[in-house]
Amino acid sequence: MKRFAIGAAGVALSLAAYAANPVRAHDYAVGPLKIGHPWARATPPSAKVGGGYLAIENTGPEPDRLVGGSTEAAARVEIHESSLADGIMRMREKTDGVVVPPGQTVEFKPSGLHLMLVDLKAPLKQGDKVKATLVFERAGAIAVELQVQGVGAPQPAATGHAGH
Ligand SMILES: [Cu+2]
Repeated sequence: MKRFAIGAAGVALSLAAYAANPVRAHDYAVGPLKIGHPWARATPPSAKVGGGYLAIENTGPEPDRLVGGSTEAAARVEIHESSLADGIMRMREKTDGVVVPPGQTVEFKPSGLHLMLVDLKAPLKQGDKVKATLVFERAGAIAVELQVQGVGAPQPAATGHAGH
């Protein structure tokens, strides 16, 4: 009984810490896939595109593949990868999607893989929650919310998306 009481106190403490964090981590799962903290970067008023980021962990024995997605906030969602070559940040569309191997986590993050929200209906504002759907080859579709974080969230805004 005593051990239980201590455990409950620990849970209460960590919940308090969780609630106090202004940008709360949030997670989703579909089949063996875990989607960690989907977020998007706030965009300047004239922006036509925005970047979306998340982590995808595959806890299953088979590879899966992110093949696409959609969002209420933009006309379409593309899967892009930015890479630095000869000092120039380039971005290309991953038309075959992105494989998530079994037992591994693939991170979509600034200056790397990202969801490209193309033809934004309105600027993404910090604090907004944007509904989106991700589609996987095996696990199927999953609804997530992208938390919109400040323009200053890690990655210079000029990097990666200036070429659009
Ligand atoms: Cu892009």
